[in-house]
Amino acid sequence: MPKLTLYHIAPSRSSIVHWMLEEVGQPYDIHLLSMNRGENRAPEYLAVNPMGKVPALKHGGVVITEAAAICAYLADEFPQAGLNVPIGDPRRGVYLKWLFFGPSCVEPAMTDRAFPRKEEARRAMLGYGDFDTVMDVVAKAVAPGPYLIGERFTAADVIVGATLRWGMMFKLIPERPEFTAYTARLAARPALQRSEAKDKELAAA
Ligand SMILES: N[C@@H](CCC(=O)N[C@@H](CS)C(=O)NCC(=O)O)C(=O)O
Repeated sequence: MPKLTLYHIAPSRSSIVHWMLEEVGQPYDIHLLSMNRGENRAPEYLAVNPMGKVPALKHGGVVITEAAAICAYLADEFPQAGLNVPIGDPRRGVYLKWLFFGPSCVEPAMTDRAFPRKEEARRAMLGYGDFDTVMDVVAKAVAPGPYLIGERFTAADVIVGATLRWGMMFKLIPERPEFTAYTARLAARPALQRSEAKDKELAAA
């Protein structure tokens, strides 16, 4: 099988893919980078991801960047892990919507709130509309549980769940009961626990 290598800074957005890799259950290597030493901006890494950002995943000769794209890729590449929703399944549309909603709506809504613009943007111009609507929509989606598409955990939960966990940790989003109940269910997953424990070791090394 082609080798899987995660380019990782522990902890960071590449921790999302670290969690996903633990869910997938295939062997992988970690290529650890240090942001403090500027290794993500060094020519060797810019040859992997010209954005100078983690995560990046190498799978054999293929390089994939962007956390949500990597999670979607892994879910499709290793369907035996049961983390994707295949073409033809009526739940696939909703699955894809949440995979994209994480990085295109939840994350920018959070970061724009943390770093407000000098001049307020028009709601219609912002892809996510406004912060409160994004939060209401996500809260309504995770409330019934246990997961975004119902009983089955998917790559979309890794993306949306990791973003909510990160947002609450940094106090960028309110600790709504729907969010805390959903992220508590995610925190009970052994794969997330393993990736977090490994990240702590890597950060301390
Ligand atoms: N859109 C990217 C964002 C990746 C990103 O911003 N990663 C941060 C770590 S949390 C990074 O590499 N920052 C280093 C830098 O920009 O110099 C994704 O979703 O994968």
